Amino acid sequence: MTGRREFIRTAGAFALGASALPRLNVFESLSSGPDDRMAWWRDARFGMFVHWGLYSILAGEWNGRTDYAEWIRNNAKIPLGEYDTLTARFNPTGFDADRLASLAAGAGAKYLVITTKHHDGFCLFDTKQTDFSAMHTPYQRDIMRMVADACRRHGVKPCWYHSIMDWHHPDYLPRRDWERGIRPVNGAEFSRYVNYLHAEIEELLTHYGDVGVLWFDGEWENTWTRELGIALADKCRSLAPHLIINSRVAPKQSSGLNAKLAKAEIGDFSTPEQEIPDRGIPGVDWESCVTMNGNWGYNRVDHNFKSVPKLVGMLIETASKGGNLLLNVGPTGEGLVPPESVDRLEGIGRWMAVHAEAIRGTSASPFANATFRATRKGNTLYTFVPEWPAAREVILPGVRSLPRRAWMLGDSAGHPRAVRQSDAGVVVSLPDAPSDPVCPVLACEFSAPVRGA
Ligand code: JFZ
Repeated sequence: MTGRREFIRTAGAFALGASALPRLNVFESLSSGPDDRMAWWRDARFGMFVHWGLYSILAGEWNGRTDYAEWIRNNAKIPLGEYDTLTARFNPTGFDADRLASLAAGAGAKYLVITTKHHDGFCLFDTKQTDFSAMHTPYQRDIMRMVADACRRHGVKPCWYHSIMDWHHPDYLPRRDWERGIRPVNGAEFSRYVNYLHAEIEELLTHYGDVGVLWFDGEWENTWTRELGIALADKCRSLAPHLIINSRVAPKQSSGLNAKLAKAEIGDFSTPEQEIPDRGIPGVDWESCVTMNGNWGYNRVDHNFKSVPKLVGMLIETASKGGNLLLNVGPTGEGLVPPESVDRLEGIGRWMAVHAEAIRGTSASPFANATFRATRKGNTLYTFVPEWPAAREVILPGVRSLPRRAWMLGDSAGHPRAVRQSDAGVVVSLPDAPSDPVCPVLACEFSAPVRGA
């Protein structure tokens, strides 16, 4: 008897249609309503992160040590005045915003989050709030203007990273432990810094057209309270009602990726760093940000780049768990994207050119314990097969109804794959050779929407 009851009994199976079924899906990812301002972001699943600033000139090196990056001012204990002299060397004539935006678009990223100001306080945009900006360097250009316009030319949503922590502004407190002696706090007023921060955010949200995401960071110091985070988020939402704000606008409610607490966060999505949560974060929007090598900012000697299959695997893993991936590049002091990063973006782009439908607009895998990663969209289930099975078949565990059609993405002839029912589930035969050198994808179209069971 292959009736529904039979079907329900087979724990872990995924269901077709009928809303009566309880939604037990472990990887539950949120679906978007039409006017849902999160819709484009959820649909995108993949963005590019860009860490670029004065620190890129130093390329990770100071006093013979070469393992620094965007934290070099603090970690190398560079006095403020000495670090500020870097402004005279900031002239990235090699910077090509269209190149950056086209690399993102070519890789299949639909949004780009770039540092408008990192912890060192240097602003890459034309701000009236300080002279510590790109406008007061030999470069004298508004990088946010260039990036915003280029992104739009390439169908990529421009988004701003902005650090709450600021090692340059005289009113930002606390001082770095090591600089207390040399940089007194006398007269510093944190509330004045908060006004400065709000003024810059107003510039960033009103001078560059529609901005997709405000990606805050540096929210963990004791001067930045939940109340200040709420006020900043309210300011942003009043200026840009459709804006998406990350959870780092306010101090974390707790450590660890606990969904319940994640729901209590002020922002719209959680931001696991350099990790992909084991079971995603059910019921919460989340985005894992990862480096391509070992650093966010440019480091001349760090060639420890992840491979294209590894990076494609991370994109598949985040999507199959119902989250987004934000993949970083760290341009050089001249504004060039390192060749290793270009190679990997182009490699990911070659895979996405064939397989993007299995990532964009998808929801999390309906399988609790499958040996493979999967995503679903409407009536279609996408199964990722990075290791080509000797048996030349995939078993969809616990599935009790045969797909109407099964094929390998990219198989232009669209040869239908043979399917049959077994006790273990639906068995789909695979071609002798993998359909893709990085990760073949099997698509199975059923007669009704694929939902978690
Ligand atoms: C922060 C920054 O300090 C770093 O420079 C980079 O911009 C990164 C994307 O974000 O680094 C963090 C922030 C939070 C955690 C770890 C590193 N955290 O919560 O574990």
